Amino acid sequence: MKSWPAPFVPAVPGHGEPLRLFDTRTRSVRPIDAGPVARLYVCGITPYDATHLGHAATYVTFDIVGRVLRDAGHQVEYVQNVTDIDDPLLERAARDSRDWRDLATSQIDLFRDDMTALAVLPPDELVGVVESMAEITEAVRALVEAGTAYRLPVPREEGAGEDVYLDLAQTPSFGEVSGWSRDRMTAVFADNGGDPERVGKRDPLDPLLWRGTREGEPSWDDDLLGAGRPGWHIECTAISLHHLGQPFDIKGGGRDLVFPHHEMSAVQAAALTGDDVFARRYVHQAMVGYEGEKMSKSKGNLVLVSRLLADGVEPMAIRLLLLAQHYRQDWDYTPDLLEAAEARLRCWREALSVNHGEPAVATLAAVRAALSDDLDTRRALAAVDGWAERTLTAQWDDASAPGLVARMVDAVLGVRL
Ligand code: 5CA
Ligand code: ZN
Repeated sequence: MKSWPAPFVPAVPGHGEPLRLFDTRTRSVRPIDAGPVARLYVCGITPYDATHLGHAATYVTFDIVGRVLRDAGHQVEYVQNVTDIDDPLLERAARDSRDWRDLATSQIDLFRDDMTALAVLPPDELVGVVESMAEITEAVRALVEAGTAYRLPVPREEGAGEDVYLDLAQTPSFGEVSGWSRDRMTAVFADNGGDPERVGKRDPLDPLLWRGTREGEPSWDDDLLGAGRPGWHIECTAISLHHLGQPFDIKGGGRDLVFPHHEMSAVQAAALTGDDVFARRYVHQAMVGYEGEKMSKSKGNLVLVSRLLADGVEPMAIRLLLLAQHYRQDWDYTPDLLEAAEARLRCWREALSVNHGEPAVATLAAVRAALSDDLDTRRALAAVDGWAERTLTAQWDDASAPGLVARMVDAVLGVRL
């Protein structure tokens, strides 16, 4: 489907350093070590409600990943999915008496507007599940034919077809992405889209690959599988394999996706390809909360990007608000944090309006060093703060410094001043 317009990325002299990021699978900071083309897959939205600050944090984090990789000399091939058919979308559409397709389309449009306002670099391919049905059914069929998936009749009162599950007992790499114990997996599975209670499953954790059609639910026909719709995790497996191939460099998303979503996506890919390395690195954005709880569409404790924009908050202040937090540390939104970001934006602008500034080469190097070091955006912002403060409090004679800082801040932090 259509992505959103790409912001212009100014050129900056020299190159950034090779990127290192915390990899969830190995639980350590690792070099990304991509080839000339770095391949990135980030789990996209389920379009049943508008973009909140948690989503924005995730997409701004991977936007910075893309900018730093480019600055270090890579080309970036970036794929993001859109879960435009799944239970939460159907439930919300039913609750609001709306057609699920209209709901999805309207929320995807809003998401594009929010991403554009925040100057987030668009994925090269934004891929919906509905438009990927052929790739997804092909993957499920291959698993059935290989005997790594099994079918269960849909309970008679719900429908007449069959559900399809992956047989985890045949996927020895299960558990390697999250590193979680079985108890910990069991504790969250049901709350994260899983159905451990489904009668007849070989293992309560076996992920649903294909949901046989139910009364009143949309479905797609398939000769082998029968009418139905995809389970959640197989969409990201099939879309990544089709658009990027395996292994790709970075699989990203919020930390709420570590288990089951990224674990299951990876074991399904291993079952399909016979190769355990799905993504070389798994990178996760910590959870953004509000009023003491994870911000989530299902709880409704949302601070929407579109609401802040409608209230007159500048998009670049929202970006600075997000960049002032480390991507690996949970944080709660408070209005004070937004005020601090607005003050920083004013200070940077004031410093850039001075005709002569402190020579900026060292600041550029400090920003690059901070970002390549596990995306230390706080340290990067502090380096720019230091330059702005010194520029505003002393006499300097470097006429090119403000321009260089403006281009650097735009190129690697995505902040337009
Ligand atoms: N469509 C699936 C992924 S395939 C999904 O999780 N959609 S979502 O709309 O619920 O979330 C979109 C992205 O935002 C995901 O990467 C998710 O991990 C991330 N996310 C959701 N809530 C938060 C939060 N409170 N803080 C940080 N990131 C979040
Ligand atoms: Zn996903």
